Amino acid sequence: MNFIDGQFTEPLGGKYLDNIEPATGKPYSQVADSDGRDVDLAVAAAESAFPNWSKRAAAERSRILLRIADLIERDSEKFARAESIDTGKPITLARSLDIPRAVANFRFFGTAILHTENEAHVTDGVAFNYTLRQPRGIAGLISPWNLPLYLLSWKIAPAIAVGNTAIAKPSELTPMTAFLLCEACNEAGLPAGVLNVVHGTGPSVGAPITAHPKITTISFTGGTVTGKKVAEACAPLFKKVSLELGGKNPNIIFADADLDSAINGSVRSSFANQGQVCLCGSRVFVEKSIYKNFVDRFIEKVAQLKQGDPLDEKTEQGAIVNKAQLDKVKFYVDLAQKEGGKIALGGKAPESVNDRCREGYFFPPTVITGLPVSCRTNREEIFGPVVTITPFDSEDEVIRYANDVDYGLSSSLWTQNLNRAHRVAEQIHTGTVWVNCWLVRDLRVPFGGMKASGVGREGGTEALHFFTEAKNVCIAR
Ligand code: TXE
Repeated sequence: MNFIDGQFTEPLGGKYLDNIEPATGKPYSQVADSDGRDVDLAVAAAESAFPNWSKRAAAERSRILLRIADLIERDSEKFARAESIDTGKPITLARSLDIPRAVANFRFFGTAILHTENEAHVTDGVAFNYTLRQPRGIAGLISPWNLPLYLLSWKIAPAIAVGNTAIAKPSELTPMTAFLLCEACNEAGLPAGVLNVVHGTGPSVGAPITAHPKITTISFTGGTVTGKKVAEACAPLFKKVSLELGGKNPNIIFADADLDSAINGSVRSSFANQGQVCLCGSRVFVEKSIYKNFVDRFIEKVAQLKQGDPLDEKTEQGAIVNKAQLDKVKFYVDLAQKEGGKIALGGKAPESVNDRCREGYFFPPTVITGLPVSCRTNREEIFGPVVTITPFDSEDEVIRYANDVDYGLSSSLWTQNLNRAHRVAEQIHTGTVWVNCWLVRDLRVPFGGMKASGVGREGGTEALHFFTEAKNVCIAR
C-alpha cells in the first residue's frame, strides 16, 4: 500500500507486484505497482503540507523525528525481521546494522537542526550579508534494495528535518520496512503529507518522480546506469540532484599491515551483506611479499563463514536479493574464468542450505585469483559475494591499479606506516578512504563518490545544505 497524505492507499491502477522472499524464491506479500497518477496524488499532498511543515519551529520538527527514531527502536525486532525476510540478509546483520542505523539517521538529523549556524559576511563599510538556508519544497527520494531502511531513512531524515516535504520510492524488491516506517510516522504524529511513500517500479514510479516539475530536489542511490537516466531526466528541469552510485572499491594490504586485522577487515569488506554493499572492497590488492600468506589465511577465514537461512541466528551469509542478481553473479564468475582467473574458493551455487530455502537465491563467498588488473571482472561492478585478489610490488603501482576503474566510491588501506597512509590516501580517487578499517561511519562526514560513483555528497552539513536553498540577504549599512 502507498502512504499518501497520512493514509495507506491502494494504487489508483489497482495493480500489485509479487514481493518475493529471496531465501525461498517464493512470493510472500504484494507490493503496489503504482504509476504517475499516484505520484501526482503524492505531490498534491506534499505541496499542501509544505507551508505548515516548513514554518514549524526546528524544535518541533526535531521532537517528531526523535519520536520516529524511538518507535523504530521500540519495534526494532519487527523491523529487523522484515528487513531480513525482504532482502535475504542475515537477521543478525539487520539487527546490528540496518535498523540501528535507521534509528541513528532520525536522531542525528533530528538533533542536527537544533545546532546549525548561519553565516554572516560583513562587506567593509558597505553592507552586512547573512545566509538564509530555506527548505526547497518537495524532495524526491529514490533508494535501492541492498540496505532498504538504512538508505531510505538517510534521505528522509535530513529532507524533512530541514522543513521539506518528501516523496519516497523504495526499491520494488524490498518495500516492507518503508511500509513499517509509515506506520511509525503516523504514530509519532508526523503531519499528513510530510512524508509520502509511493511503491512501484523504476520506470512507473521512479521516472515520474524525476520528471515531475514540482519535485525540485532529487536524491538517488542505486546503480550507475539508472543514475544516468535520473541525471538526464533532471537536467532540463534544473533540479538539484544528488547521485550515490556504484563502486568497484580497492582494498589494499601493504606488507607492513597488522595482518590479523587486515584479514578480518577484508573478510567483512568483501562479503558483508553477501557483497551487496556499494562500499564493499571487491578488488583486494596485496603486496607481493605477503601475498601467499594473506591469500591462504583469507581463504581459510572465508571458508568458515556460515551460509544459511537468513532467519537462522547463526547465519553469516544469507541469500542474494533476486534471481536477476544471482544470474549476474554467476555470469561474472564464468567471465572471470574465461578471462584467465582461478576460482580459489566458492564459485558454485550450493545444492540447498535447508529445506525451507530449497529454491532460494544462494551463492557462496567466492575468491578469484590470477586475473589481470584491467579485465572486465576487475572493472565492472558485480555487487555480489565475489572478490578478486591481485599482488603488487610498489606503492605507485598499487595506486595506479586502485585508480584504474571508472568508479571512485571508497577504498581501504591496511598499513602501520602513518606517512604511507597519508601519502596513499591523498592520491586515491575515491570519496572515502578508510585506513585500517572499513565501514566506520560517522554521520557528520561527507559521504559520496567520485567519477562514475556519483555526484554530490550526503551526510552531516552536506545533507543539510543539499536539502536547503542558500539565500544571501544583503543589507546596506
Ligand atoms: O538498481 P537500480 P537495480 C547496482 C548493482 C546492481 C545494479 C542494478 O550493480 O546490480 O545496480 O540494480 C529505481 N528512474 N546497485 O536494477 O535500478 C529503482 O526502482 C528513477 C548499486 O536494482 O539502480 C530503485 O528504487 N528511478 C547500488 C532504485 O532506482 C529508477 C544499490 C535503484 O535501482 C529508474 C543497488 C528510473 N528510470 C544496485 N529505474 C548502490 N551503489 O548502492 C529504476 N529506478
